[in-house]
Amino acid sequence: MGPFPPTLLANRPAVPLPFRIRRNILSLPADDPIIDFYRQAIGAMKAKPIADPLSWRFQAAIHDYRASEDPSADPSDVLPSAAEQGRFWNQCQHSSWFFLPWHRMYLHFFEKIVMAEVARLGGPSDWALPYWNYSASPAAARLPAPFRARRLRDGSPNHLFVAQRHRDANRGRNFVGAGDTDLTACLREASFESGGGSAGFGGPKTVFSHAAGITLGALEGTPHATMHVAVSGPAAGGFMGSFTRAPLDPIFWLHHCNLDRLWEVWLRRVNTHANPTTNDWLLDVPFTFHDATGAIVNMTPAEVVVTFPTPLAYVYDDTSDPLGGPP
Ligand SMILES: [Cu+2]
Repeated sequence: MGPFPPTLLANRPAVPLPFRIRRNILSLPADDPIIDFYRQAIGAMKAKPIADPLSWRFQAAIHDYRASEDPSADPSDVLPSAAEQGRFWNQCQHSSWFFLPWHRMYLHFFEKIVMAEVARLGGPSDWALPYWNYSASPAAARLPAPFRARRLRDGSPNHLFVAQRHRDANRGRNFVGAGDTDLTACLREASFESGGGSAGFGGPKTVFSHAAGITLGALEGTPHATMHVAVSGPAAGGFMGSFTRAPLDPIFWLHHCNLDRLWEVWLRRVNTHANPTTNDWLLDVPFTFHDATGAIVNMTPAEVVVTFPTPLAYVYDDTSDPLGGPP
């Protein structure tokens, strides 16, 4: 896949493109429709019951669900059947070479569901999930401003806000250590798969791996886990520090969007960087999701090794190498 003409990426297209562009949230004005309609769509998804696959709570439960950790758990909840929960919930892949492809699929279907809500709310047809590049500078590592205010100017709740974060994150102060956002180690990994004493960019070869294991791929360690822990903060109950609660923080999706972008950055920065090519990664472990219509879809990593053109059909506005080329 070649680079896109810069003008296409810099300007908002007048007609819908055959792909969507995921943009740097820090390049968008605070009142940009991309941000405003993300907020509104979350409000609409929160209004749906947990048994609805297109609801905010169901989408989070795909990652992980334990009622004991669910901040919205209520005796009146009608949960999906045990069979449905077994098929669709508790799917997140960690400590695994499926970490990147599974989260890519998860983001893709979530993004399509939000896009459908945005369209219903009269929002922009070029809506796409923005990403948070906290590694760009110490200022960029502060929590993006639209996520900090509890209420909007008219007094209504800001659906991008959650209280369960590091206090300084919601105060717009620096709260992460420099090491938490450092990309040097992960981007210098020579291979995708762990082995020979190195973590690998993408992680250790596993089967289906819904567990918090000890061996993490380099990216899954830093900045993935470090930023989860940093945003969550030292107080008990931080959303980003728990598998069940993390996707209930709207910043989760921008964090993972950035990790997905870094996969593209890693692949492009050195021409020997490559994804696994064996069937045990590409084809043998399919994952199941709901699309924006609620239909059930199966996907394998083979279908997500490129983001463009189909079936994914998105590009990032920037996949340049922050380390300035090969070492
Ligand atoms: Cu994560």
